[in-house]
Amino acid sequence: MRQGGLFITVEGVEGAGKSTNVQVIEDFLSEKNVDYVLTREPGGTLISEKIRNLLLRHHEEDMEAITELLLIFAARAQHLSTKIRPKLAEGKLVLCDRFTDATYAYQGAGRRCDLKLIGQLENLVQGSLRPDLTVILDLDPHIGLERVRQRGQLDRIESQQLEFFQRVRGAYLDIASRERDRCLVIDSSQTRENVKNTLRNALQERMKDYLNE
Ligand code: Z5A
Repeated sequence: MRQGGLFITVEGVEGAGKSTNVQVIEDFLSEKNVDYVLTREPGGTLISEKIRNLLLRHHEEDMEAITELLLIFAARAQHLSTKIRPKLAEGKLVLCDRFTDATYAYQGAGRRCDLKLIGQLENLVQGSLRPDLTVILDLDPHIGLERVRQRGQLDRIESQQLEFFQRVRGAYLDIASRERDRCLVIDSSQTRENVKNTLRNALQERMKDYLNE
């Protein structure tokens, strides 16, 4: 097994194929004999999964945007200290399905929470920890929401209007254009097979040094 802490996150709008392509990344890492841990946000630990449930469930009372934001960072604080940091310290690769870029995209651009406040919470909860590599699955939300609707009932966040997801997509693309070294944007409107091949080739290129290849 290869060793060395590396933090990879996967992002995208609803229906962009995150679950599908997290599996593609796992297969790639397994083939390369990389020692990795898969986790997700919000969630990843017992307490953080309870917060996730609170966040995604429909309630009889509207949840304030600031409540949502603070719950997400509360879940993240728990996740970081009980799982992400210890696993990175053991030298493992941590593959996380969504992280703080989602907060900038959904709570910042989507819910219009103050970006400066998100930055302050990010520094408070994470210190200097940031992902080493972020895969952004990019898709027109029209197509994404159609894919998700075919899957069944929508949760509280999925039930937002189309413009909300357009702002979310825009925020992800802004982040990617500001942080080209960290972010890898994949066009998810392609067929599953083409997305898979594009992603695998890009990972091979980006992870060359880490894989020692
Ligand atoms: N959230 C937040 O607001 N703030 C934060 O800071 C964080 C999260 C961390 C839960 O996340 C929610 O939390 C999320 C944002 C919010 N919003 N909601 N709801 P999640 O990641 O657990 O939820 P998700 O976005 O619904 O995850 P998902 O199910 O993995 O996403 P997906 O992109 O829809 O993946 P999929 O299941 O692989 O694909 C969807 C469907 O499309 C499925 O039927 C596939 O077979 C199909 N598919 C996939 N690829 C293709 C291609 N290429 N062509 C055609 N069809 C395809």
